[in-house]
Amino acid sequence: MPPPPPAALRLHPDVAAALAAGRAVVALETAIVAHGLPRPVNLEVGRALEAAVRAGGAVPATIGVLGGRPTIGLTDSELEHLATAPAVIKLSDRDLAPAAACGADGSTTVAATLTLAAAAGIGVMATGGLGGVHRGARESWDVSADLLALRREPVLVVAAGVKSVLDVPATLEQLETLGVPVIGYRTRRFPGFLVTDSGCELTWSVDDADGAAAVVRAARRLQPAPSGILLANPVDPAHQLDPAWHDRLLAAALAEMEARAIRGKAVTPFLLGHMEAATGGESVRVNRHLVLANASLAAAVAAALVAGEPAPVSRPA
Ligand code: PSU
Ligand code: MN
Repeated sequence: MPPPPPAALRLHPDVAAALAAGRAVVALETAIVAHGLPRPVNLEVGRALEAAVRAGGAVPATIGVLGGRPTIGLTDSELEHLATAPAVIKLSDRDLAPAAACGADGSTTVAATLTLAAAAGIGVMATGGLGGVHRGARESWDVSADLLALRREPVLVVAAGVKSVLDVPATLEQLETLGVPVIGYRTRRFPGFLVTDSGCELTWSVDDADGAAAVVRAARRLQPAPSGILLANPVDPAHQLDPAWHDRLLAAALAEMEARAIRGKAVTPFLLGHMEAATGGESVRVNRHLVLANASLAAAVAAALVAGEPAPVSRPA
């Protein structure tokens, strides 16, 4: 029986029931909804992610902060609020305590979502592209807290690699330093987020959800407090952004960011927004496609994981 989640967390009754019964649950982040995608497609994607998780046989737990309370499993109106309200803050894990203290509304990045998912006892989450080491990090020191959170929290994250706006080889080096296993889904080429192939090689791959679940189980047996795992699921090549076009547009986006001195947590939303404008919305179509595929795969892994576990003894009412 897992320990009960901390009292500060608000769990949706469906999520609480699924966790207590040992059923499959997938955590979903909301920074992509509130700050990564344009309106109104952001809300549509937030809802479609939950539907994809359900279709895959798991219970979705979309995570966000409402009135300072970390909420594991938003209601539809709470999701709509985070997708449409003007004063929603992008919260990393370090922001959770100050946001709680002042009662703020916020979307959660992968780092914050991982922290809250793990506290609630959820072992699988999905996102689009993980954060990582930014280009120019040697000067800016801009390395996403997603990486440290993945080191710390025993959660498998399904992502289409790391965001292509990043320094991908440097991010892979950091994941190695941090001790985070990176597993390709049906590939030994690390995916490139909006493009299928980042050009980087991987050591490990799995062929199906059961293979991914086997890695999670092995990690739990090996270490008392295992790290997270990155399951890298490439975007279907038929749906990727043309790689040469992608690289040209990204160079322009990075130059514009430099010229406008964009820094800190504004960097990722700025670059994604720039790509959207420069591709006439094509990057959003690709992002939508890949994040939905990741939610489906996360559901399959969560289902495979519980299929191999004995049901927990239920708590007396
Ligand atoms: N994946 C997407 N779009 C996004 C993100 C992920 O397809 O907008 C978000 C995630 O919440 C991730 C965050 O944690 O971008 C990284 O932000 P930063 O680089 O500021 O850490
Ligand atoms: Mn950053």
